[in-house]
Amino acid sequence: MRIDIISAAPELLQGPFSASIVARALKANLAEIHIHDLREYGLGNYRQIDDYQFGGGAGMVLMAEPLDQLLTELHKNRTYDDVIYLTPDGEAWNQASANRQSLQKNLILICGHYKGIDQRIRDLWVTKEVSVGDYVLSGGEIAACILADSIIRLIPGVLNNATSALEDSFQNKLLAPPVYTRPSNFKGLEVPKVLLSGNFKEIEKWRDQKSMEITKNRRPDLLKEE
Ligand code: 6GU
Repeated sequence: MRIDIISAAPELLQGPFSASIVARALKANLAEIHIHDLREYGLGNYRQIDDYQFGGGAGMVLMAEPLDQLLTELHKNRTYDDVIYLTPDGEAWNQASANRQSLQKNLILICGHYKGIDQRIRDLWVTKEVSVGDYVLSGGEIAACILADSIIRLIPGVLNNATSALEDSFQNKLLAPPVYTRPSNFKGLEVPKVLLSGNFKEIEKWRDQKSMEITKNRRPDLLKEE
């Protein structure tokens, strides 16, 4: 899996890929992330990448030419399964989207900024438009990190059995049950006895019950889908 990320603020993309599970996956060559600074394709001496919008209105728009040049360059070297534009008006990202995308080979993520990108880039290049939730972020970078992280952890070999993705919240459309570790009594709060019982059938039953209870309380919408 190769992910190319196009950004006008590439500094925002450093942290999330430099530690923990994703960093290990990159180091083990199970995934590649290539970050491209849009500014390098900017126009003129000032490397301009944004401009005022036609028709008026506050906020700058990322210009078509720099994006088009960079996208052309990337497509010269390989074919891409999808070109995804991160935008609050995109389709909602969820676990099913991550599962689907994790089966693909080459992916481009375009981070918008300010008022977004020129519509013609969306018309010409973008194959999917994705939002990570009903709120507005300052740019697409944090959303791109969310996509990359949620995809990369699903690539075979990235997680070991102990951290298996199959038991995550949402993987079975339920929220995850509570977990405990030592000590068994903390400030007078006991770990549920069943978890200490060694009876795996009972433990599984307890976890399923808790999952269902928590999902019903917090996210009843998850139980209604389909
Ligand atoms: Cl993908 N981008 C921005 N800027 N804001 C968002 C978003 C994306 N998803 C939710 N809010």
